[in-house]
Amino acid sequence: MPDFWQFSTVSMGLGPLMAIYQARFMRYLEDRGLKKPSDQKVWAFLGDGETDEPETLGAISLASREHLDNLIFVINCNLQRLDGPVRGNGQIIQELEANFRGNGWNVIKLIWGSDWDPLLAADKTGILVKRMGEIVDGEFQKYSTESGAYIRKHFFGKYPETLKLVEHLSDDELTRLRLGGHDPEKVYAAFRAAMHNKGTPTVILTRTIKGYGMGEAGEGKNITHQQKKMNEIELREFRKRFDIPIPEDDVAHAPFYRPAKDSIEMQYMLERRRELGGFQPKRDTRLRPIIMPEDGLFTEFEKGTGDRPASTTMVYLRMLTKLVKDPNIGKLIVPIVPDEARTFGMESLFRAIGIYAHMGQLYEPVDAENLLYYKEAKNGQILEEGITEAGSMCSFIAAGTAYSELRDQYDSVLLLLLDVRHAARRRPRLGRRRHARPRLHARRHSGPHHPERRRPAAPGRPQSFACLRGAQYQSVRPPRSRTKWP
Ligand SMILES: Cc1ncc(C[n+]2csc(CCOP(=O)(O)OP(=O)(O)O)c2C)c(N)n1
Ligand SMILES: [Mg+2]
Repeated sequence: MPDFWQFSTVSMGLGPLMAIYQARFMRYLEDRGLKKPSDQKVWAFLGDGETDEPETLGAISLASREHLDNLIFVINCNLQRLDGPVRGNGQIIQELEANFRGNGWNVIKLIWGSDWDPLLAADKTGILVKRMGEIVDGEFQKYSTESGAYIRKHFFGKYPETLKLVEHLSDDELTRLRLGGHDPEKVYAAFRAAMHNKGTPTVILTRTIKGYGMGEAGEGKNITHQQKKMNEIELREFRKRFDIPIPEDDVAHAPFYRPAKDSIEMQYMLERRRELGGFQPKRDTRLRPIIMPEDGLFTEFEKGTGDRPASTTMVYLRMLTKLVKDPNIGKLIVPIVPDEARTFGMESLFRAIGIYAHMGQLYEPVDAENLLYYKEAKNGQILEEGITEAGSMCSFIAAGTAYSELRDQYDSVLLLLLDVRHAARRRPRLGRRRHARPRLHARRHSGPHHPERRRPAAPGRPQSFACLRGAQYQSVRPPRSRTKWP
């Protein structure tokens, strides 16, 4: 679905990591004047089990360090992963709160629904809050599968004061005390608070029930993830519980329910869609082509260096230096370096184009006297990622997909991505070579060698940069979109 996804996320753990770097890259574009500042947000929706992936929490300190208030995590804490509880003997929400707060995030806990507000107001001694804080997740999960009588006995019954707080409620009402994540008003309030927070990223820890409303079919149970269908009795229960206006006779076919076009629900939803600019996320790849560098830019490399061998690193750096100076595409190049620029002689670029730092440079660097000092700047061009290959990869993806965002504001949208370390590890390609490598890929199939196709180059023939001429330059242009705006 190339036209659907605007931002890449993929599997568990990588989405959250990617979201952080995506938000940072948007800031980078703004700070460098390539994108108009806006209140656009990156929302990442995570599972509580997903937070056990090392990548999920691995870069959260970066988000607060960079003051990414354009980033919001919503962690759906249903206390379950696939096989069982995330922290049966502990409390995942408290654990996550400590982790995020310690890392400088704004933490919003969306745990208890409005039904609990009067109980909390009546709890003058704080004993209800104490009770809420002492149950472990395994027990908390069990309440969502049990009867009201069970909840009264085991949750409220622990202390006479808490038992008294709910004496006016029936068992049935006890099972319906909604949790925060299932209360639209609380959800609205939390999301709104997150959107207006300034200076730090926000995480919303929201308590939900897996399979909410499925009742006997699997609500809150360990098998919920495998439960894909509901039988007729369960469907009837579902309809009754949520008061869905579908006629009794139709329930068995599980028809869709669509409110009337002029109902306030429909009008509200349509209005929101209009505000968002459409019904689906959309990757628009219609672009004005960039202005390519002059033909002669790489002539020197085409000639080679004759008998004087040159390292790939040296040549690469020289090409990079030429490219960043190009009046048209120079500023669109994003060198992404996981802390080994100096190893490859790239420090010459530090001063020339600067190292990106949202805060600028708040100190005088030890090598300030040096011509090639460590220059950080708000409009710096180099992304010095520090020692994180995963983070660098995320910046790479964010930069590589940024064209879909920039198209309205910028006519040149090719972002050239250069990971210095990767390129420099390749074998030298210029000058005299002792062992020429095949110019084309060797045979991948096991059949007989075909002389015309996929044959190796004659040994001893030097590789030339001429192979990058003409048409191949242009092949890096993003494909034309097949769809049109409505
Ligand atoms: C990297 C990766 N590991 C494992 C899985 C398999 N998997 C899919 S969903 C899931 C459980 C998710 O639990 P949680 O994050 O709590 O989300 P929930 O379904 O409870 O909302 C697992 C292990 C996956 N899709 N990707
Ligand atoms: Mg879960």
